[in-house]
Amino acid sequence: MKLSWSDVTPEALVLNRRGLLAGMAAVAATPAFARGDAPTAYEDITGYNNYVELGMGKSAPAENAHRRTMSPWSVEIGGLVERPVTLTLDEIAPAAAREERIYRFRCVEAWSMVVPWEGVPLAGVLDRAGVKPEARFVAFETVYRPDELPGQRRKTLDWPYREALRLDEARHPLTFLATGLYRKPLPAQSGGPIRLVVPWKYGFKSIKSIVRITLTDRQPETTWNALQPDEYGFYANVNPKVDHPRWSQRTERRIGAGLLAGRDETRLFNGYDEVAPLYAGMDLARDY
Ligand SMILES: Nc1nc2c(c(=O)[nH]1)N[C@H]1C(S)=C(S)[C@@H](COP(=O)(O)O)O[C@H]1N2
Ligand SMILES: [Mo]
Repeated sequence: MKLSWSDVTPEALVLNRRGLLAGMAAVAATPAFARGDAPTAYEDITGYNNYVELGMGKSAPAENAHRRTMSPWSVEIGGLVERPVTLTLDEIAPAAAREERIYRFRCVEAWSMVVPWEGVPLAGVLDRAGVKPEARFVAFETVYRPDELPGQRRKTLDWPYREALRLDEARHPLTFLATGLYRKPLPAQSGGPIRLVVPWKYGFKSIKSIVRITLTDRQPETTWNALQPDEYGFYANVNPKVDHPRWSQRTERRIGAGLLAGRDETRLFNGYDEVAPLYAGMDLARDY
């Protein structure tokens, strides 16, 4: 039997849909980053998306994905750096440097997935430009192409979508630039060809389709935080004790787990406890 990553779903185990052997092999093969959870099916990861530029609703991004061109692609790194550079996708994540990271992913809307990303840690990419000592934050900007991205033709957000991290968060070994999914190039609706992945934060921090990275000395303005600061904090660390103003964050629904599956308990930092020292001395209820 040939085991592909798309066989590795909770259903494969529970419903024996694709064979118990596949399910057992998958659990045995699940690396530590996923903390024991089996990856969500490829079809669910690429069919249930949040990508406002490609439309509202979970299926619109996949339906509109064909509108996007992703090649050629480059990312400009500038601001407080020694050597401003523009890097192509291959320069950022050459095949030999790419790693697989199976991360849990938790959206602020209280659903979650487990995603086998492929890519490179962000820290090494920042080093290519040389971060100046006075830099304290890293700002990210997504592509602005209203001709390809129907959502950008309407003034629903202040386009392009922007996100940012504190420099120490950006440099944390878990912080990742993904260029692939299930060992295939990252699809358009998932933020291809290159996106950020910060597994201990709510999904909106993980900005898709990045074209610019800027080092700054002041906290940059970010899209959702500027729009609704009480709903979307700058830090946006996953925290079951800090509720969204309109719903609880204590539990989450695992996409693809089936109707009979119960909700899972949400964990502080999405279970990535090793990031706790980044927030030592901070009041996580205030700096949410
Ligand atoms: N450019 C851009 N990046 C984005 C978004 C978006 O709408 N546009 N949505 C965010 C939100 S709210 C989430 S939950 C994740 C969803 O990623 P996924 O669709 O790959 O699961 O992408 C984030 N990055
Ligand atoms: Mo989200």
